[in-house]
Amino acid sequence: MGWRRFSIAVPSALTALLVGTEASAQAVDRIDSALMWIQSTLLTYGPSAEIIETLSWVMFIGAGLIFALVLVLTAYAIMAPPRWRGWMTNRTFIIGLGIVFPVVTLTALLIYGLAVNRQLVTGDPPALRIEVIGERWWWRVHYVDGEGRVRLVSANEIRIPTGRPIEFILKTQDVIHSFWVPSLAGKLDMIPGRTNVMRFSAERPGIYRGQCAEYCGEQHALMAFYVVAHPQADFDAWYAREAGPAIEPAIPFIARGRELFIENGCGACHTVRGTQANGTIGPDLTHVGGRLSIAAGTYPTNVGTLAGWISSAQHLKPDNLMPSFGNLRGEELRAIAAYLESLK
Ligand code: HEC
Ligand SMILES: [Cu+2]
Repeated sequence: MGWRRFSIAVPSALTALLVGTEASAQAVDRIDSALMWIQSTLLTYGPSAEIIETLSWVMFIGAGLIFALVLVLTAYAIMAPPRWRGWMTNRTFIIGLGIVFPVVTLTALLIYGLAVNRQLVTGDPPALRIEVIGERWWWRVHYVDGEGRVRLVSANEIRIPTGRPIEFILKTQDVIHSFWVPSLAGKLDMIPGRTNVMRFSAERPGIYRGQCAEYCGEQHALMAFYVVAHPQADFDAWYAREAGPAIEPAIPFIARGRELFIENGCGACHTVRGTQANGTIGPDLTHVGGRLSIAAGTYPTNVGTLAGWISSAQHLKPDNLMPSFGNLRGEELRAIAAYLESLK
């Protein structure tokens, strides 16, 4: 079941009729890849989200039916001739629909809800553990081993292998945030002083958008991220690259960018592994050029947005913890941006 399956089944059947199954499979694949970008609980790409979607439909349809019944009874009570209405003041009717029915329905729903919840938290041991820490206003991402030791640091983007259960260890030090990737799983709060754990998997490769789902300050709306799911082999290749230090500048202009990055004190807040920049206040930038977005899902990563961000961070995301570097000249800004963009 699931709205997504239904919404792609129709075009799939149509194209199969018109142009044969091969083209139809390709068309469906394309539709599916496009749908994935839409942040929706009704377009599910993993078992956790699917379970929740089914629960939503059960509640929605159930509530709709009960609402319709109430409307019909109300209309009847108002419009039916008095001699047809006698049974409505009957004690059994009032106790039956007024007390027994809600108690039975709500109890059934509670039991069903608990069973669904159980399905969400049990399952195979995780293939990978990722610690995600809610910051003001971005996401710190740690890939950790079985003992919880940090193996790899990244930010605002989470890569996972498909088809394997992934454990997310959710934390924060400032205020309450909520970690939510609607197409893959439900939401779970990140609470200061607590660790919450959730598990989910992605059923097919692709890019899924996530969002902070608990108001956490002025720039809460600009606190998004992406989950990128790869087949296992591609994931392993990515991980090996990502764990390495930043690549060396290939041309003098980019080397100049690296110098300016250090000279301007960016390293006080940012780490670029392989250089002397080792700050931890802001996102790790070792491979920032390889990420889809900067400033927590706010802008696509390219030289233009990077330069704009560096010179006007406070204008683009007021009150975030990075100062604007309006003092930099155009040439310097371009060099730093080109350097960061080269860090794939
Ligand atoms: C006082 C600490 C601080 C300094 C100094 C600082 N930054 Fe930042 N930077 C941050 C914080 C915090 C963020 C995250 C902002 C957000 O998204 O809310 C950030 C974000 C970024 C990002 C986006 C990264 C991502 O993955 O979203 C880039 C690129 C960046 N900074 C580059 C620089 C450069 C270049 C300099 C030096 C010219 C610099 N920063 C100096 C704190 C700092
Ligand atoms: Cu938040």
